[in-house]
Amino acid sequence: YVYKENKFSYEYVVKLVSTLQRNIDTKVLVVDDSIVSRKILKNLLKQQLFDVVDVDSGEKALTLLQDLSGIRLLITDYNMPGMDGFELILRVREKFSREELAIIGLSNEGNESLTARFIKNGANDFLQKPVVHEEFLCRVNNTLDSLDMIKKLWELANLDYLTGIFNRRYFLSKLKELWGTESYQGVIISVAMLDIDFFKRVNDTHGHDIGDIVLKEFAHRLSNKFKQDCIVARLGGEEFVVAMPGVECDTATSLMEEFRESLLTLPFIIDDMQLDISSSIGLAVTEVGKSASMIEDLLKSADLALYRAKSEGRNKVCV
Ligand code: GH3
Ligand code: MG
Ligand code: MG
Ligand code: MG
Repeated sequence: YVYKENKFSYEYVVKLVSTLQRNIDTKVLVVDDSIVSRKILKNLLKQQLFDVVDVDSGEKALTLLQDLSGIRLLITDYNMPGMDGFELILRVREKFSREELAIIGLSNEGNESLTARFIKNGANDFLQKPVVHEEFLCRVNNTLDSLDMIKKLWELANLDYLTGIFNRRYFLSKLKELWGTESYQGVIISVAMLDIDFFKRVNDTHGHDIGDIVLKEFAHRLSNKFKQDCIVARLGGEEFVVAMPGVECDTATSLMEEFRESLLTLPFIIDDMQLDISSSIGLAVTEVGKSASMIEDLLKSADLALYRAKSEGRNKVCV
């Protein structure tokens, strides 16, 4: 409609549609002791298609945030009986970072230092009441745009672009994190490296696009099989890795045997073609310890075991 009326550019309309689409899936919590204020804010947010919940106190907001996950934006008044908006954000920030839950503070006090105090203590933005409607909505959308951008950056840095599972960078940083965690010291950890057999043939015979579909399906199956504490990642090409903290060698071996078998018993069917896909798997086991060089040794051992699985005929698990 706005486009047809020739009031806005095509780009503006595209941006508007994507903002509204984002907003439909965005839960916003409004905290204000004034019923009038709550009503105004709620109506404004609903115009922008947000999914809005409101409460009249900081205490209720905290309970709601604990019970109702998925809230992405908290809009809070400053002056409220009981817990004020300032205390509320301090409490909220103990649990939620600026990147997972945005906060916008509101106050009708003509106190300029309040703005800085709010932002320094975890608010993403701050507005004076009564809010200018247009400005309020711009700031709400801007704040959420930043959150979206941070999420996108995080995904670009940590997820594999083709398969959507974790990438090498994430895998290594997660292992390092584990090595640095007190409660993991001495815990057994198994690491499996998987390499698809004769994958080049898949590309050569069926084309690169079909090869890509195989990689996606393989990644999907692997991350479905190894959930919970396991870290599943694509190291690159047709090479994958699974870290299994708390899993002993015997268990890891049989889990990997199961996975290897399942590739044969549940064949890959793409475009009505059945492709025979198998994988060679190398396993290494150690105990999480103090020295970071152990990570390198662990991965090297898994790689050597994989190499053995290849040279002993492929479609095999070696430890
Ligand atoms: P082996 O059993 O010894 O592992 O043989 P292989 O053919 O699987 O191994 P090789 O290392 O010779 O070939 C791996 C192939 O994977 C070569 C490369 O073109 C292909 N490849 C790497 N990344 C991608 C990708 O993202 N998509 C597709 N379709 N192919 C990829
Ligand atoms: Mg108030
Ligand atoms: Mg390879
Ligand atoms: Mg291969």
